[in-house]
Amino acid sequence: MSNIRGKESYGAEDIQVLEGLEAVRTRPGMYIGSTSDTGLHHLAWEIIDNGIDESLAGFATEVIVTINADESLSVRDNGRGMPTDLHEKTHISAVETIFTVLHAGGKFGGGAYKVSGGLHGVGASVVNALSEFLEVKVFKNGSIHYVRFEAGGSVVEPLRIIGETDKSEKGTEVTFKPDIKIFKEGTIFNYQTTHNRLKQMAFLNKGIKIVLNDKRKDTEQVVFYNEGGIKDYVSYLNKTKVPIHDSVIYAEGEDEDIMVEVALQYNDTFQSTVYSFANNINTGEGGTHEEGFRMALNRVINNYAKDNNFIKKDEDSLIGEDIREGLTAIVSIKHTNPQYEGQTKSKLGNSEVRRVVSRIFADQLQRFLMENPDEAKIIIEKAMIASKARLAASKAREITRRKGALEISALPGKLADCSSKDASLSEIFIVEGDSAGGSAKQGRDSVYQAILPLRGKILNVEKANLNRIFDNNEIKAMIAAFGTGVGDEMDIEKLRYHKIVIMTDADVDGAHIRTLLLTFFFRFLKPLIDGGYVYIAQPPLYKLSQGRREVYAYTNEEMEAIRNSMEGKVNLQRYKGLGEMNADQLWDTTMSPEHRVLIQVTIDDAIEADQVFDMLMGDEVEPRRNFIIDNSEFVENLDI
Ligand code: 28G
Repeated sequence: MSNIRGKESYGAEDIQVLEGLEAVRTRPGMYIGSTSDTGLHHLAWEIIDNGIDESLAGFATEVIVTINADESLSVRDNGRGMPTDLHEKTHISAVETIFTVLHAGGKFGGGAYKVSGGLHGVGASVVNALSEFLEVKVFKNGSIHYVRFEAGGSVVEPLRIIGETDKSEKGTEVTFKPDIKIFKEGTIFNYQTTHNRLKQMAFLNKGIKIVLNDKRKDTEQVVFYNEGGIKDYVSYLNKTKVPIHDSVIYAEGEDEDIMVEVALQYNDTFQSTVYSFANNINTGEGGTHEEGFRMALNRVINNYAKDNNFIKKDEDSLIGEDIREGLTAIVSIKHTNPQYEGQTKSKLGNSEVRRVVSRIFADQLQRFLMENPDEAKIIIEKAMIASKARLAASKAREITRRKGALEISALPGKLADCSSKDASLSEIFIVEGDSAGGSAKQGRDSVYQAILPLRGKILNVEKANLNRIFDNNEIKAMIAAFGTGVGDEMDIEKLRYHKIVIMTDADVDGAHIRTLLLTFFFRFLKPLIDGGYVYIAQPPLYKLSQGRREVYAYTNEEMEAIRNSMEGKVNLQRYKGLGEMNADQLWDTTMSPEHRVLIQVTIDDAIEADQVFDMLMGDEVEPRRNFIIDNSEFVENLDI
């Protein structure tokens, strides 16, 4: 009898392989963090990262990602093609080994290392272990090689040549479908999540073309490509703002096996937007690369200001806060052995990185300032104005403190709290409007679900000063309800609910309020997002009824599919707002853990929200107009 390998005997190595993959299926969380939506998408990132790595090693120029109609995902690169040769003793092909042996890989390709990385640097075998099926096609030397695995990594079609191709065609294509037995909440890849990730990957890896197709609907393919890499990222982030000097300052270098890139440009706002990355992963809690960057920026700017007589005395030295006002910067490093620390393991810990970043960036920044005295002058003068404003602002903050705005303690009157005091089980729904708030209060499970209705639009936190922000009732209510405090004084351990669910209407105004809330959390309560406590509820768009049968649809595609399957006369109701649902309907469709679909907000979503937010609210007319044109299906009732 032939076994999973199509061989005649079942050897010790087969048993070992299956035990390895079985361990992944038994404890998926150990390998991909969780089996939630985030874990599901990690499978995609892992395979995509392998294609990016082949490009970073210099052998591929593009990675094409396709979400297929059957909800499987295909990733194709035009690299060397995974090795297909057979192992001398075991007669197992190299591709098969890569997909069935845990932690195969590590060092990657000719002297280059694997630098992109999923949550725990998991490998292709982990993806295979957690998939219903996984197929690999390798294109090389004029042949198409093919292997297929099923049900968590068993070979059902061993490696063979299935066709001829042009000698010049080379690369690897992996197609897999996550296993619903593992991802019980669903195996649907989210278009926006994938889009955002690929867009960011193309900024972080200059010169690599990344393509996204979604075959589930007839949308056009999207191509992400940035010749300038993070330089283009900074331009993009500043597109909604007004830069105060022309160039994006860019430094790059490699030392002690660490690749370093820094890009920055100042704009006329007072915010500082510094994002850091290690091996293409956002380090939301910062770390040694960000410290090295800040040290060098402070030192070089102060030295230049003194040497060129902008400041006279040492007491007039500019502090980091002054120098970072209006700064948009990206710090990206690639390291063979990154160490992560911090509450959410998103803080880079390698101490050698501090001096390497600092040295490379300081040298090149200093040269830039010397060669571009006009731009240098603009930057130094901006920091000097910030320094003066800081003294005034510290007085203003003193007033805010005395008012006690930062230590709100009493729970707000509008809050319908839950009876459970166990934060890990408790949820709070932030609901748009009083009428939806009413339905939510009636429909909820009051043991563990709290409701906080918000009236109208929340304050634009980027446009208001601290005094106004902490006088705002909606903001005070949220801070009091969460229980954590805010800003520097925030204590995430005091969080009263481990799920904060934003529940807004499925229209543009709802999206706008959601964006405002995310921006507020991002700017003032960032640990909520880092900790994965923030979610977005998805109310249905339609109710379809036929006789007594009622079905809800959450997307247009779903509505079409259900309508076609119902036959005969179907009554279609389009929900314009949450307020149109009665309490039972709201519970069934959006709040009950049994049926609801919650989307966990990631730091990337928050960065993107910040960007959209600036576009909608900022002073720049052109980006706003473009955004509205791009999103014209919503525009009829956009209110800005
Ligand atoms: C399409 C989805 C994601 C990949 C390659 C190419 C090679 C490779 C991948 O080798 C085993 C271990 C270290 C050398 C390397 C091909 C050298 C020569 C490769 C991918 C062998 C892995 N020829 N392309 N792996 N190494 N693309 N795309 O996964 O010693 S993975």
